[in-house]
Amino acid sequence: MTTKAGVAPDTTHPRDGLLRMDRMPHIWCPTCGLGTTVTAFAVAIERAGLDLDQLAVVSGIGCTGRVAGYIKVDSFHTTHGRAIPFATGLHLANPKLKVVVISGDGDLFAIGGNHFIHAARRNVDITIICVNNFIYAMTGGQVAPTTPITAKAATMPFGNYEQPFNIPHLAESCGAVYVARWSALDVRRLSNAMAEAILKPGFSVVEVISPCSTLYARQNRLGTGLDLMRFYHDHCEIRHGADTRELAIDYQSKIVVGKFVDRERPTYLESLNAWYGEVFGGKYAPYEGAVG
Ligand SMILES: Cc1ncc(C[n+]2csc(CCOP(=O)(O)OP(=O)(O)O)c2C)c(N)n1
Ligand code: SF4
Repeated sequence: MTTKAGVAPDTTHPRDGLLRMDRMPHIWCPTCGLGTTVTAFAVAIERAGLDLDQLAVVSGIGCTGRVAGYIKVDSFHTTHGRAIPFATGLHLANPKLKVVVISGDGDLFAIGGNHFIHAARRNVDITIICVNNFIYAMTGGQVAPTTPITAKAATMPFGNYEQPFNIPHLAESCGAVYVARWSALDVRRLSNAMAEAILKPGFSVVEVISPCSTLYARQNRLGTGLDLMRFYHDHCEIRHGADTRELAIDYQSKIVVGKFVDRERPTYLESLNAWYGEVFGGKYAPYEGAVG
């Protein structure tokens, strides 16, 4: 195709280099927050100045789980709930890799919840980006461990009565060294947080409040994807350093966002090397990875 002036239009996008364009169009619904989350992540990779050969992305299963398939770095679509142990293995085999898990709230906090708490406890040097759409989207909108009380889900047609997780508080209390939450609309702050989290040594967590414009919105009669985005725009309140105990999300009310935790703790490998260095003295060669 050429323009009137006889010049072929430039159909490339500045982020094409980071996406597997051969897989487009993607499967996500229009106005789903996953699109902006992926854009924010692509910007974060650039902002963090990462060498793409030194970055790996791991996802579990679900709509969010598809992210790994669209990012043009070494990426892995793992079984449901197993993104964190897979990422931990990658990191331990090659600690020079920056390993980022991008997965859904159901994947990370329901079936994968046990892996989350132990990786945080050990301060494994990986980054978790949790796309929280308050629901199991890919399988039809069932209740998730993050569904706000009273919100409807396919398996909670009269409203949810189970106490949801407060993700930042769970992350902090289990040992995460960096914890932030932003909405998928706040792409600039979200990108900055992702870049900061990736560069932070230790277990870092970024929660992305992201509209499921199809199932969650429809079941709860919240309007279109655009209406959901307007809601997040109007109801997110930035409070850096907020006490994570106060960050529970109630149905259709204010959502506190910001950077809540940024602290220092020895990482898993630092603890391992320090301990065996003490036990075995000069006979111990610090572990630096099994592969180059
Ligand atoms: C072992 C196992 N159990 C259940 C499923 C079915 N399953 C696929 S995706 C999913 C939930 C995904 O929810 P979430 O992680 O919140 O992702 P979303 O689709 O909302 O982005 C479930 C239960 C599965 N694939 N494997
Ligand atoms: S079902 Fe929901 S989470 Fe999945 S792609 Fe559509 S809007 Fe996004």
